[in-house]
Amino acid sequence: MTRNYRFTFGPWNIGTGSDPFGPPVRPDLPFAVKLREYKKLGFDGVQLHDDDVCPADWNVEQTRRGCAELKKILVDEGLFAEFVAPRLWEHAQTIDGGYTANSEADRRYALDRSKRAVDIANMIGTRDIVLWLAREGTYIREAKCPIEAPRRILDAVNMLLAYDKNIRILGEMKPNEPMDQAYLPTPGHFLALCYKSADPKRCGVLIESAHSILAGLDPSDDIAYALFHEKLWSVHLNDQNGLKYDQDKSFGSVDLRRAFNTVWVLERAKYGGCIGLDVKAMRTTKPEHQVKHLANSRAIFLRLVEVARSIDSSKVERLRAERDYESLELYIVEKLMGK
Ligand code: XUL
Ligand code: MN
Repeated sequence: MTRNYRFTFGPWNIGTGSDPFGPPVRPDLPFAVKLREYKKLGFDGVQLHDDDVCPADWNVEQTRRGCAELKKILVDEGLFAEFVAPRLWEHAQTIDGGYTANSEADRRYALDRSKRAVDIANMIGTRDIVLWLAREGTYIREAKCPIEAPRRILDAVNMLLAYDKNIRILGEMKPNEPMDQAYLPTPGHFLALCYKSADPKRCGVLIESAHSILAGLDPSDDIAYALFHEKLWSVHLNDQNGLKYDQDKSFGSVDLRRAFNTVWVLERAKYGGCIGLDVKAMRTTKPEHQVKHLANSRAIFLRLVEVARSIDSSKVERLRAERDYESLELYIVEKLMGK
């Protein structure tokens, strides 16, 4: 049963516990050490930012060597690279955003850095480029032209599609944080942009549970909508306790019913993409427990797969036909309570 799904996470999911209000509380593990945890935890692949692979200011030759070294470690560990995401939110030239920055020179930096992420993806063996558009938005409405902004994002997507005819672009949308108001705040917004792109077949989405919840949506409905478009190419499963900062809590740890909805939709659709778990350990977690949240999220997911598979679909159909949603609700909740 477990082999139906391939599990992935990124090196940032094993973290030091630092937050805007306090310094690290756990030592920063070297990337090579983190990579040795993947298989032990039951994971199959690695998600990467461009500068997880090698520093962003390395020249072409250094980058080639850095990619070759990582590729070798991945092969030795029996792991695959799921995607590369250009980190367009830390460099001084991305203060005002990447593709939507008001400065032309800064926009150029974002485009060049994104092309370099494509080169890195090719060198480590993946065709998927994830765009989390962290700073493509504003703190005040008048800071940028909100009509021009999506055009600039579309131009960047088209530029990448033309740069490499094999890659796929996956938008990972989030409505806020770090920006007050993000452009293209939900997967639905990005899906509309996909159809306007130069090659809609190579444009899709990665949906993160917490991001949907922050937009006031049930992640399972966002996921189902992307599946309807055949554009759900990855997920970041996690959980979120209400409308506050992006918490990246362990999958299913806040709202088991909501997590079940997601698993039920993925199961029904026979979703074949990776199950990415974009989860963070609590700041209070001791160093010796710092990967538990990953193992736990995977275990909760698989337990919910079992529950989803135990649902009697003819009973569901009958209760639907009878419009007896009260009984249907009790049936599902009792399943979740282990009955
Ligand atoms: C931010 C987020 C990122 C992306 C990768 O909220 O989820 O970790 O998943 O850039
Ligand atoms: Mn994410």
